[in-house]
Amino acid sequence: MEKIVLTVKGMTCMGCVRSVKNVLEPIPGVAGVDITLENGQVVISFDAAKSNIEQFKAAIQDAGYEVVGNG
Ligand SMILES: [Cu+2]
Repeated sequence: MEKIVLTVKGMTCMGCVRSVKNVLEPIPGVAGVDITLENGQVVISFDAAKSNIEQFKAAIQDAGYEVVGNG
């Protein structure tokens, strides 16, 4: 299991947190999504054989938020 941290801009409330969670959780291989609203940190636990960071970024951007960093 891998873990990555993305910094996401544009989340302003728990509804946004839920939206981001909802687009990430169905991606194959994603085992857990942990989001901190205050600093925009999105921690994703996933199986690197099934999904990758590009998919996560695309899903977040499609949902209307901006990925400003990772690491
Ligand atoms: Cu919101």
